[in-house]
Amino acid sequence: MQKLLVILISVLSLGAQAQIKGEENAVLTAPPEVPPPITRSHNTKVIVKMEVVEKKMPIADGTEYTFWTFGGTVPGKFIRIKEGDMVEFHLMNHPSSKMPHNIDLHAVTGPGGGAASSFTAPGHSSVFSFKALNPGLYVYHCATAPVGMHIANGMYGLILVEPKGGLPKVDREFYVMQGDFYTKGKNGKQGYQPFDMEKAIDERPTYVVFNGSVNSMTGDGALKAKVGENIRIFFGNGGPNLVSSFHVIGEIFDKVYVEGGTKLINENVQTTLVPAGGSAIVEYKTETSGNLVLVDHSIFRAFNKGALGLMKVEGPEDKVIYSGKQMDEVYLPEGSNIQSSVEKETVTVAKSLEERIKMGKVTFAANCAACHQADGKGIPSVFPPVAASDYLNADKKRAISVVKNGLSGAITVNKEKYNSVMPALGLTDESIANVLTYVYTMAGNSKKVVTPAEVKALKATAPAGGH
Ligand code: HEC
Ligand SMILES: [Cu+2]
Repeated sequence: MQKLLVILISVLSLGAQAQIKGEENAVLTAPPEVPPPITRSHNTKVIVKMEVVEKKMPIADGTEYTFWTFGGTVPGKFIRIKEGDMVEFHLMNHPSSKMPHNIDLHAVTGPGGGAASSFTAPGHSSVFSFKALNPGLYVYHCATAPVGMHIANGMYGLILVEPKGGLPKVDREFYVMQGDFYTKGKNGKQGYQPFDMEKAIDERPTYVVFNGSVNSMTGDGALKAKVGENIRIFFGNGGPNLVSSFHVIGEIFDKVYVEGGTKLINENVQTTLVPAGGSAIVEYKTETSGNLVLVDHSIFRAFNKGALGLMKVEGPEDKVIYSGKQMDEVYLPEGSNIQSSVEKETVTVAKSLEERIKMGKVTFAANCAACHQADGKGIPSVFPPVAASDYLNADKKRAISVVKNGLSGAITVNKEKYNSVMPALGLTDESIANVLTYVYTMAGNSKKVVTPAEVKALKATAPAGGH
């Protein structure tokens, strides 16, 4: 009986060995690109060559950081293999590195996920092999002490082990990974910023970003898609500390492969939780055109620390699925106190410049001070100053447009960069004239006068973009 079992096992394992046919070099891609789907039906030996490079790169506009990378980017190169493949992994550590590094792939079954066998000094390389037993989307990361620091410096990426039958075909695939960063200087502080261990231990990130930097996926970096396409995002979270509430503003995930596994596919999901050192695969169909906004819905991280990216969907709008704004009327609830104040707001016309400034001051306190502060000096790197603002003083028409239509994208005010969103506030032309005339009287401003006729003459548009 026992003998039979031994024979049976050796036949089975021989069978498994026999399935590996030939060998190939892995196609590795930098984010947001994903290697092409695997079309072969057999298993093979896949050779992965990953080079560790320590290098300075921008983490935000005007701010540099020394990243430690798998393949020169954060996150590291995307690896795509198939369930049952043998992987021969080569880890090379560039001679210019200051640190030894290794790699722990969550797709590996074995001690340390490969870490123990891949410890590599600068100017050396290591080789180890593993068999991809379980399909799914896995995080890999460096696990050299101090582990937290290696991960905090950007040493993570994703490896996809496609299930035997492959994944369903889609039109476009993207690679996006979140990470939290800890710099000595505050968010937005210019110049070179070193790593801050204390902030990292306290879990107080300075930046939370997608694909290694603020603005990695805005402007020219925005992901591109067309209306009617099926989109798949391989989303990972490198951490080292934060858990991500991954959400796409303007979409609903038709499918989520929960936690990057292959068995549990949830449908019709708004926000999916992605643990540090974990992943999710999300899919949705683009039904209409416009910008979709990828965020961590722990929302200060998105608007104040960088966890925000854009997907530009091009093609015809579908007014049935999304109409756009159809109407904007004054809303006057009957018998409420609001009624009288709104009426006053809409009908009162300033009779003199003095009155215009006085009324503008009231409007400013109610509508602007929360962000720009009562004295108009703003909050460094978050809300620009409107007092003594060169941006304001340089162009009156532009200032009117900002208040009438809102503003988003990168702007420079008094040599400081801002890249945020000011919403359109829905004020009347009269109120906009008042508030801007008041703002122009603030210390350091040019005392320009803005009339309701000038506000009216400026057409309402989509929010002015800073780009
Ligand atoms: C919710 C916060 C918020 C409110 C409320 C707000 N703003 Fe802004 N404002 C901003 C942000 C953020 C920017 C920078 C936008 C960017 O980076 O593109 C900005 C930019 C500006 C600018 C151009 C830059 C500069 O500093 O000169 C002006 C002018 C301005 N706001 C005026 C106003 C006025 C007047 C009001 C009230 C009627 C107002 N804002 C209300 C957030 C706000
Ligand atoms: Cu490392």
